[in-house]
Amino acid sequence: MADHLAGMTLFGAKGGGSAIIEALLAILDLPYARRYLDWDSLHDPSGPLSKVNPACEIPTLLLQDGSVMTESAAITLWLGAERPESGLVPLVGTPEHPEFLRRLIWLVASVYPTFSYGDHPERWLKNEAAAQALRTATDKRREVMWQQFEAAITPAPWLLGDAMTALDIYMAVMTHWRPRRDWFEENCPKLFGIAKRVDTIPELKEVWERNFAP
Ligand SMILES: N[C@@H](CCC(=O)N[C@@H](CS)C(=O)NCC(=O)O)C(=O)O
Repeated sequence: MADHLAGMTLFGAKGGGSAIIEALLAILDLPYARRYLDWDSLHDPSGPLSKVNPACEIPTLLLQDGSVMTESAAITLWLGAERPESGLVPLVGTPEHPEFLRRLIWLVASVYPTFSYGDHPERWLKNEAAAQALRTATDKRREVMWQQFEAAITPAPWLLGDAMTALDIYMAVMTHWRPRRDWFEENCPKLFGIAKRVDTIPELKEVWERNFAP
């Protein structure tokens, strides 16, 4: 293993976006140290996360040379470039590559922010009723986005065809978030099916137990 892939530390929180990176690292069989933080302590100014990522968001990946990677899509693309043979990120020149980029960026730039606004509406709106309305509206808007995605896909059996990619892992994690798995089963059965398929991958068993066991 190349030196720069050794000694990584992943800051995360149970059930959060760090689970996406945990799953990628597990599939790639890369060693790393995990630092799970309580959700309530992510922003602790004297806590470990604020020292490496002032935004106090997870996933945050600290590399051995002290450099820091944030943004799940950046970490995904970096890992995919480090391990092109894994197929987690389709190779440049394949028919899957443009669609992979399109959907990855859509997930992090359009869908993920609906959680940022809905989870912490008070960061944008001080009025309590307005903050609650923002949460409700972003939850609703997200459902529309998922339904549009559902209508656009033909899993075969994975999102991009016969090989699992990081997009399928995103879906396995994000379907645990609002509006959650029961809603997907009823309203987006194709996305639900992908998530359930990812659930059964043996290399990911412990990741899912750590993050989503009741
Ligand atoms: N664009 C970032 C979003 C990361 C993000 O919003 N993570 C959430 C948890 S899933 C978080 O850290 N929330 C805590 C906060 O915003 O205070 C990514 O894709 O990694």
